Amino acid sequence: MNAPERFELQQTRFIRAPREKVFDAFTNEALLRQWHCPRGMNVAQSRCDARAGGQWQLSMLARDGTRLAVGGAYREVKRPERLSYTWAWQGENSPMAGIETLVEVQFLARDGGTELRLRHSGFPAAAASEGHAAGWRSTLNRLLDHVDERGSAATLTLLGDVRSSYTRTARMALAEKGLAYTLQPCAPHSPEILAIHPFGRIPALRDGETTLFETSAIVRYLDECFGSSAVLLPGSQLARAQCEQWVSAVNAYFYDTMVRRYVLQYIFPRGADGQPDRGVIDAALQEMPTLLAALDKTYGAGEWLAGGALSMADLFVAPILAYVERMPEGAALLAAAPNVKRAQAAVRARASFIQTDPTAPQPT
Ligand SMILES: N[C@@H](CCC(=O)N[C@@H](CS)C(=O)NCC(=O)O)C(=O)O
Repeated sequence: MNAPERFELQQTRFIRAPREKVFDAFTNEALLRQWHCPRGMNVAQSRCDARAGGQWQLSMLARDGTRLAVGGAYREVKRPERLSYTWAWQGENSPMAGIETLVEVQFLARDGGTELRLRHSGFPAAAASEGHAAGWRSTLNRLLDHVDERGSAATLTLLGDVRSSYTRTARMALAEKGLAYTLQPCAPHSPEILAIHPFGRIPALRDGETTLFETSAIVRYLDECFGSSAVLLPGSQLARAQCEQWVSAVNAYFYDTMVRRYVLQYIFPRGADGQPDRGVIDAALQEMPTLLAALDKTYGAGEWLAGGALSMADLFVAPILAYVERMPEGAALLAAAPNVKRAQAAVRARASFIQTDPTAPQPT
């Protein structure tokens, strides 16, 4: 009789940190608690006795309160070169309960850091190994956040152009969350963008091997997967829906009228003799008061669009209005919407807005 087929996954990461530091992150209880779960979860408990035959155990806590427990025994502990340990999910509700798999990690000294090679084998089905591969991709991103000298900038890269309003929205979200990241200057439709974004728009996000396009998806990911005191999606269901409503309105109405058919007409004139196309601008200007009136009504006496605090919705609106106000008719348009003007003053006072000013010197 043939032995049942087994599946495995392999992942390799370069980490700017010495081997000892990376190795210890796998075998020290307190360090394990900082990173050993996918983004968006927390390690609630960790226990490890890192010597051959010693036991280890982790309990991971998801945002919805679900707890996942996993553990096993060390087979080989050779600091700082090699580590292997068995891995089994616990709890009868786990589809992998009772199935023992094997994790083998090699820590190779490389110029400027460590090459980590991870092999996780013994899965009974391809779907199980694919699911664990996704989990490891995210978990290893967290490892890098903690041990790589670049912090989260080792995995998080925002691709875009600082002059783009959507890129600024994503950068403001990163700043609000206090996340270190790498900014990769990219034009729309460049090969780097098209490798992530099927329609070539900016920005796009890379988190290790994970990629995302569409600004609202990027901001949601940053908000939900990275703990921080800043929260960009409101807590109540209604406020979250209202936040979504404004993000959707920006994508469907505001960007087209205010940026594409107004601001960009001035910045990149395409009319006769290289002048701005007056017809396009005037048509956009006619639509602007309706858009601003809708915002003005929602702000009322407050400063934020949803949930009584800064949210993703404000991050979508602010970069666009900042451009509008700098155009010839902009100041008058904003003056006619006093609640919008007051609310914009509040968002413009924030460090996330100031640091992402496209005319300010940019990080290299
Ligand atoms: N819905 C997209 C829109 C992104 C977008 O339109 N970005 C502009 C720059 S601000 C762009 O890439 N324009 C190039 C084009 O339209 O081809 C998002 O939310 O990310």
